[in-house]
Amino acid sequence: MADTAAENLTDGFHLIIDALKLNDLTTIYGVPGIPITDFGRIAQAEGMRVLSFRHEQHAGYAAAIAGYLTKKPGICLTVSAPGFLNGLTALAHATTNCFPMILISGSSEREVVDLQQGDYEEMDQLAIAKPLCKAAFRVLHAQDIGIGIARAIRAAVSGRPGGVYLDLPAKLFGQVMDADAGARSLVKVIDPAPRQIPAPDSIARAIDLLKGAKRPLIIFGKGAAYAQADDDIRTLVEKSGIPYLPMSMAKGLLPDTHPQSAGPARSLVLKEADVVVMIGARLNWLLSHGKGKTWGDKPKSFIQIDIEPKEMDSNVEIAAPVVGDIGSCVTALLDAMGDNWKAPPAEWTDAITAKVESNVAKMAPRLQNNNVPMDYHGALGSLKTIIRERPDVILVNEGANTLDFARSIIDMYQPRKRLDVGTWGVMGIGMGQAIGAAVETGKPVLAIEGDSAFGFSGMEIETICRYNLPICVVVFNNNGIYRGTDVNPTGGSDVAPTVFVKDARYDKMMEAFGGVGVYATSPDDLSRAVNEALNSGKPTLINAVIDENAGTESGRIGNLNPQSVVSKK
Ligand code: ADP
Ligand code: TPW
Ligand code: MG
Repeated sequence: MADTAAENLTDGFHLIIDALKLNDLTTIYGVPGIPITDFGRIAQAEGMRVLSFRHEQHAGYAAAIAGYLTKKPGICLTVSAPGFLNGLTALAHATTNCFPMILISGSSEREVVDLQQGDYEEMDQLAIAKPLCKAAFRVLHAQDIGIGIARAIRAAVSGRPGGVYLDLPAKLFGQVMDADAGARSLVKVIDPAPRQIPAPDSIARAIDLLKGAKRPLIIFGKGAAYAQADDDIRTLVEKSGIPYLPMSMAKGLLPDTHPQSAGPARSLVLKEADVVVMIGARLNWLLSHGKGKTWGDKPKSFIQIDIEPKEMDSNVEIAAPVVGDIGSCVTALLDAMGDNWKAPPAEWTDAITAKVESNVAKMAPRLQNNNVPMDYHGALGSLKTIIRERPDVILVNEGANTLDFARSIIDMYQPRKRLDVGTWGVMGIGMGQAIGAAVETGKPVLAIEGDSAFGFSGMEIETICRYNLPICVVVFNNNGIYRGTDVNPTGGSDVAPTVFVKDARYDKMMEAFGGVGVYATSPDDLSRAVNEALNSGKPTLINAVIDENAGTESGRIGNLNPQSVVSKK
């Protein structure tokens, strides 16, 4: 009798799992503990992929990048208060970068939390999450789980994607209900990110502006890569003949070696362009807010394609706002261009080509150097060749000099292959992103990491080894942040704040978990080791010894540092 009764019942644990699976969400990134340990176990038993991390922030970064790569919300699962807060950084990062993600955290009893009576890991998580994400929901009753998860999915992926917080109090998991009624309460979200067709007059306005342009430019951001409208975007570029500039994570949307790529002529095109078409990129700090010296101190006419209407005029006037999803907007532009579109004046495109060629030629010999210890150019020159030969490898990249040099030196050839620090320039995304990318795509991952950047998530190499993921981590070891050469001006025994232990052996950390560790001092060593790692698919960490003098303060953005007028000893 008892068995029959159990067969007709379901509970919170199973309803959450069934609701996620019904919506094709089958991977969970998280850290176990009260009250979600059994949830993880049951989810695994029910066929979900449940990946345990060593810290929730990295599980969260994995979920965030899973969202970016798949257009489905990545799921991160944490315990209450401290676990939730660790995951929250990643949720805020997902929201800032417009990646769909759902942070699901267990929470303690409402009655106790609301009276602030000091429950185990007590915190009013919903209130704290709210300002840091797109939407936040709490489910109190088992019969509302289906709706709660449906709302979370829709909020994450519709319109401008972002992070969603879902609060699940401990009591919910054990709540029991009739199995049939439970099954009926689940919701399969229909068309979670509906197309948003741009208004025809907004397209006409954009086309008019573009027709009058003498020096047009297209800028792609990671929103364009996220949209997965790759073929139409390529057609737009080639049919229009307009040069384009990819933002960091949009590199590879079209190959960086495409004849219309203005990447190596960035300064020239930003200064000189008259009409600029922004596609899934914001005019934030990464583009000097659309004004000032970077833009030649000249006003530009902007056409901006974005799904978020509020993005228009955020920094400068947008002459032709086009609000809609990128796929629909690009198709509408293509239709409106007709068959007799005139390419931009050759004077403009020839000047860009000449600049690109001369900058590429200037850089080439520096990338060939085989110096020991390595400088950034020598080391990255060898990695550039590897990505050219293996364009389907996913590149993860963080650091300061390690980030800026790798971005400009390594050409990308396929969409969504370059994953990096994003809108915040956050350190610590490395191992989480590498794991998320490897799990979601099954492709090999090459993570190029500053030694400081790597340290933020370094313990996750155990996770990489545990799941035997095809990830090759290269630590650019210059003994510190920006450089390893700073000294304590007082002569005291503490080293300078930017300096680490000299000649640390990060490769031995990887060996401790059964992975392959390599100590590389020359570009040839490095190249050999990376190729071996990518061929074998074995978790590998290469400690690449970089000249500690080679870097500059804050890489390319040293100008953002405030300066003391009182003293610089
Ligand atoms: P980047 O840092 O590469 O310049 P941003 O993150 O600043 O890119 O900008 C991405 C933009 O793309 C955001 O404004 C976001 O609203 C927009 N976006 C994301 N997905 C879509 C989509 N499917 N259609 C239209 N716009 C989108
Ligand atoms: C979460 C500030 C920006 S870059 C960086 C830090 C600490 C490390 C640079 O050193 P690294 O690279 O990685 O060794 P390299 O090649 O120049 O030596 N905390 C967070 N995010 C940021 N951005 C910082 C601190 C920072
Ligand atoms: Mg460093």
